[in-house]
Amino acid sequence: MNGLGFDTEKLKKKIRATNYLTVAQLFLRSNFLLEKPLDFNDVKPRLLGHFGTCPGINLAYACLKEYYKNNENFSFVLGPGHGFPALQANLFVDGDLEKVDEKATRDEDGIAYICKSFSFPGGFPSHASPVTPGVICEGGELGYALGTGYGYALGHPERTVAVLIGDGEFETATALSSMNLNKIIGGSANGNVLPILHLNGYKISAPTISGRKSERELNELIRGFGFEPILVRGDNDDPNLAISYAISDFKNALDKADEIFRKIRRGENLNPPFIIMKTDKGLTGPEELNGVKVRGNFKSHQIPLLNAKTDEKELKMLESWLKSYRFYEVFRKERGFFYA
Ligand SMILES: Cc1ncc(C[n+]2csc(CCOP(=O)(O)OP(=O)(O)O)c2C)c(N)n1
Ligand SMILES: [Mg+2]
Repeated sequence: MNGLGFDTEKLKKKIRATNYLTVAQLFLRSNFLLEKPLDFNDVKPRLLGHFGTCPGINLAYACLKEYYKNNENFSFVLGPGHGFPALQANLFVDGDLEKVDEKATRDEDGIAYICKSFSFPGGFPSHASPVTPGVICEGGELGYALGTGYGYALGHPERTVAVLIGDGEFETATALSSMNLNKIIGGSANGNVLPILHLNGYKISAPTISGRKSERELNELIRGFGFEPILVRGDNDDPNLAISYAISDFKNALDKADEIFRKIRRGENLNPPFIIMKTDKGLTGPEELNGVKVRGNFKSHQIPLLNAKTDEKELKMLESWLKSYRFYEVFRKERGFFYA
């Protein structure tokens, strides 16, 4: 049984925590709790990773984890493995990382450990990889997530799997051809596959095709593959409102998906659900840099403030960006995490 009520305030705090830890992993090598003003020395010498996809992953992960918390047969497949800092942040705050890595304690030392080790020789890779709990594939190659989800559901009617697919990933032959799998692996002998398209409008350095389609065109494409599209709107100009609205939409979308899956299981002839999660790329990140739009643009794909180690203005922007997550409201040295 799924579908318990959502505590929106709790989820928003968790998302703030994972967004903060995402940015901290990307940028910081010290002063992880911002106990003193941020200094050039606190910034890593080589900034290597991807931010833009991460806030959407943190949003989806938090909502899915909450919705399916009592379902031990639920799994999550992450398409954009380049958003590893987000996956790692969630595994860390949920205590899943600590179960397999004794250094990843949910305290100040653990925070320092995941941040220092991210994208560092001998530490964690910049992309999801087999050292990540629950990850069996080397991340980085886009396209296989949906096929993997269907493979996981094959012959296991008790399983439900949600698959997050990037809108750039959705342009790969692999992802697009996997859209046909619902015609082969539907029915009561197999589990439920819930695709979630992360419509953030951009891939590396260009807009995505899905992002340039009208809502109607995209819905018709999804319907043409035999799915029922359900929209989750997280694209408000105010990032806080965007997250609030998206959480509420997510709850409704998951309820609707659950209902459709139940009806299909009872033999009704319905199309399976397909969630379209619309967010700005780089949601909650810097709005612009030197007059160039960053949030809601491809400029947020990798490191939005590439000169934070040497440029006073970018350092200050990084500091206020980190502070915007009010991490002290969700974590204290002496108390640990307390959003839950
Ligand atoms: C098969 C494949 N082709 C190209 C790439 C290079 N690549 C890395 S990230 C990226 C863009 C991904 O865009 P999207 O799926 O929209 O993810 P987002 O970061 O926007 O969430 C690409 C093309 C790749 N990783 N795999
Ligand atoms: Mg994208």
